[in-house]
Amino acid sequence: MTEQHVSDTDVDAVVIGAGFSGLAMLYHLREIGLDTRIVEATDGVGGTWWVNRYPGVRTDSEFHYYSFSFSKEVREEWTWTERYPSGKEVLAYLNFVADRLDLRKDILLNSRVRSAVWDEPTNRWSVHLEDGRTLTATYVVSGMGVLSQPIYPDIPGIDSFAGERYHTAEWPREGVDLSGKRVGLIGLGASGIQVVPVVAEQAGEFYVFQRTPNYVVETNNDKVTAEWMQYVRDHYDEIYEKAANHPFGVAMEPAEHSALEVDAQKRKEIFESKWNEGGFHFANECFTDLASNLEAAELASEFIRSKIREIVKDPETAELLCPKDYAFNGKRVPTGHNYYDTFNRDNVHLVDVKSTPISEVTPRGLRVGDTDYELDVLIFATGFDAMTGTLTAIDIVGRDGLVLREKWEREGLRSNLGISVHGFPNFFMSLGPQTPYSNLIVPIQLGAQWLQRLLVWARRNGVEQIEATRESEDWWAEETNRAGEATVMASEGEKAGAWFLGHNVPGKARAFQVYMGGGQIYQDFCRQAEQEEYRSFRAD
Ligand code: N01
Repeated sequence: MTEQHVSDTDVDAVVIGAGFSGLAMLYHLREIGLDTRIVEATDGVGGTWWVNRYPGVRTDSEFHYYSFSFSKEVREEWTWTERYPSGKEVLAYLNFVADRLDLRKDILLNSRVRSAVWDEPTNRWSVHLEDGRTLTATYVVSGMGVLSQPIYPDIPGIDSFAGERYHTAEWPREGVDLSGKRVGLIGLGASGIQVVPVVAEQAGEFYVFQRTPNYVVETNNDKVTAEWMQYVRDHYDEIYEKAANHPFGVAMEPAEHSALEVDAQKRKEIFESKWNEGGFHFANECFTDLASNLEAAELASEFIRSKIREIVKDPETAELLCPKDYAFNGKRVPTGHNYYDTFNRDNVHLVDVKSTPISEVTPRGLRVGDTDYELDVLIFATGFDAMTGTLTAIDIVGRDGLVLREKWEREGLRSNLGISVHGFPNFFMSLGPQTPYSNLIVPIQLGAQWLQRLLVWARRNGVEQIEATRESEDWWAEETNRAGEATVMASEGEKAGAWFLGHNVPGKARAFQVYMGGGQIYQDFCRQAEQEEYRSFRAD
């Protein structure tokens, strides 16, 4: 076991969070000689994969592009076993990364940040932990995750439930024995959709309370053979390059045609073949315009509805599962593992809580209209205050006492490329709001490498403060908005309850929380900033 540097509290950089972002940052900052510590709130390495242990948790991305490319040792020595790795496997991967790259000695576990405060006279940040310890650093980097602040719905009586209650993102580490129990599930986003087939096999009776049905693309998961793994090792740079050049960070082929320019027969063939290939292949490879043209998205919607009707035997249940109020790509597309087929089981009961909303949680279960559902266990898969939630939950205090939360409340979301915010010198975000949402490993790694180059440049040129200019924030807000408004989500997001726009959190201002213009375009903007010697990051 490596020794932790617990006593060194004055360092060059503090990185918050030991997930994919934090580990990549630590590796790259250490590489340029910065004395760096990760402070991690929980007692383990792995970030979202340490926390999310709900039944069925696994990646929505395929293994070959869901991993770092920067370490040859890790690439050579790590073996994936499933095309869509389970949460347990990704967690093991991240722990392998931490060990193999000797990162652990600079990770302080059980170190939850309460606040980070900029001190102008010394040009340093003080990072205060909840247990009273303080670290100081020249640079602070948030790697707190984009979906890490769980939310519960505002349902009367929610705290009165006498049975067991769990949020998917707060699942007990030791697991939960659901065998033979009456289980209820609220929430059918990507998390709930993964929960459904696994809990259905364990529960006695399983009640799935559905408000907005989703368009679920089936994955056709598979084992990774030794030959497949070797092929990926041999071609990793190519695969990574392909993912880095794809709008959604996946190693997939660009689609060739608009859904509107081929005839119905051809369209059906393409939809079928990509449906069979599984997962995001359907969303990304069928046609060029499923995310940008409502008419094209409607064609995909109708195809998925036809699949639901084909798979689900009870016509009434099938109709309830068919989204009809918004189009495909109206919100983040989730993947399924026998999701629709699960509704053919006798112990699974789909309850429509759109036409009759849940009226209250009672000590014994849920009341929907006049009907009481008695439950032993109630699962909330009700999502997150995404993108900004972790950053506004703590006090990040910049120049002149400016608090990040208050700045965004007053001015709306503001950042330069989602990396830096005016008024917060030397504070950086990995996957900050207004960065692209994609297979996140790609922007995480490229972001860490970009920051590495920026800090080398800053030190070489004696630049002591890096901070977004106001003009760059205005420009990026406009560009983020322009890119978002050009998507299907702009018109469909509200009906769909999309978290990309903040629609899932009551009172959150409507704004594109993510950059929708494509990961590769975003990287062009980052390269441009670099070529211009970071002009837009030098507010003085
Ligand atoms: O959360 P969500 P999530 N009554 O916000 C429902 C990532 N992720 O945790 O749509 C009834 O998507 C709400 O209903 P509605 C991924 O990016 C990744 O599932 O508002 N229902 C909705 O169905 C994903 O997009 C992976 O009508 C209520 C659900 O709760 C993101 O995390 C795996 C309700 C919330 O869905 C978030 O997904 C899992 C109420 N009062 C997640 N209130 C992988 O890649 C809320 N809901 C592995």
